[in-house]
Amino acid sequence: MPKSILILGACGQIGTELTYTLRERYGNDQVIASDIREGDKDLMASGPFELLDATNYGALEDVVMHYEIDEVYLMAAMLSATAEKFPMRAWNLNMNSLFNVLNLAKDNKISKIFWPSSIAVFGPNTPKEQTAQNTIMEPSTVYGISKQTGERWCEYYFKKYGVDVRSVRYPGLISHKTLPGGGTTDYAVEIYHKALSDKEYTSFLGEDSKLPMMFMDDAIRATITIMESAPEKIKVRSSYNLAAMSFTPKEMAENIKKHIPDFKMSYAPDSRQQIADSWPSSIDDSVAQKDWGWKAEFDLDRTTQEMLDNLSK
Ligand code: AKB
Repeated sequence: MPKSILILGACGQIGTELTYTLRERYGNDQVIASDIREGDKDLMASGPFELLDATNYGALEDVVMHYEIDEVYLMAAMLSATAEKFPMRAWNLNMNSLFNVLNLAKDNKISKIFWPSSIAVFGPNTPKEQTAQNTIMEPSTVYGISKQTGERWCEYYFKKYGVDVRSVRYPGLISHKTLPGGGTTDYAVEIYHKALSDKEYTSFLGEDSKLPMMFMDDAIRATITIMESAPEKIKVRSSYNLAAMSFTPKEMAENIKKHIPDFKMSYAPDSRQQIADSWPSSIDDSVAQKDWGWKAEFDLDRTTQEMLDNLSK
């Protein structure tokens, strides 16, 4: 029997590309896309789609039983900047959706979970450069606190109940199919749209704000690789550091200027600057490399080329 996969938050930035990639890999009907609201029409038409609130255990269980789901990818979450505006809503969404899938696995209704963590688990007291897998973690944002707590619960459910949950700490993700929403790293996507439409962009982070970033193809490959790895290779059951590149808004603008020489960048840091200042500048992902063979393929040059090519189509 081919396995059935459920994606929660399938219409979001990661969920959209993950749905397309998993459908290519396992067949359209084996991958059930779901979200609390409708999204891209092509995505919804490419296979089964369910309107589903991941915090509603009963509704989630019904979908899991109906489609005989084996694996759940929980991509529904409120990101860092929005979570600062709605702390309790963020906490409820980010934690209750996780407990729902962990409990489904504990009760043997699903067999494997992917749950994304983030570089937001680190905080102002964490060493900034080449941040290690295990280091000081004192997040100062609601989103970061929810991700750090989620990591502890994932590890607990693995150790206590044998739940097969796998996770990576995503850096900022750069993609051209779906816009991100409510994150601190969103500037790194908006900049390409504005460079093409207006030849100028005002960054909401200061020019020297260096953050870890990744092109979406790498993020999707990491996600599927960790899920398809033999269980004994997954030695970290909280979440793995993941890295590809690190750059500042100024370096990004210079990179875009190689393709659009009259592109102009200005800076007007807002409340997101404080969040960015609390996060690492670069990440050491050697543990993921060693355990399950992770290696990023896209640097900033290649990312810029892909983004400008695809957005100009
Ligand atoms: C955000 O900016 O909130 C996210 C993240 C780094 O987890 N992109």
